[in-house]
Amino acid sequence: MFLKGKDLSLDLRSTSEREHAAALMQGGGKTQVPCLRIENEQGEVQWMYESNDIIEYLSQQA
Ligand SMILES: N[C@@H](CCC(=O)N[C@@H](CS)C(=O)NCC(=O)O)C(=O)O
Repeated sequence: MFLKGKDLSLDLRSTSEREHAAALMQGGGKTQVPCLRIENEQGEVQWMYESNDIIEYLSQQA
């Protein structure tokens, strides 16, 4: 719901696809969704799991 109408470029992936579920498990340590994968300019990756944290983060990007 938060993303609707927002001009944010996100690559959305579903854990119903096995490869994405596996990537989430391997990277973030659990298959809980939603999860936002954040990669900075140095190539460091953060897996952000909590909806409220994701919304707060994306609100600062918009
Ligand atoms: N507190 C979390 C709850 C997320 C949550 O309950 N996710 C469920 C789906 S709605 C889930 O991924 N369950 C499967 C799992 O944890 O592997 C949030 O608000 O983001």
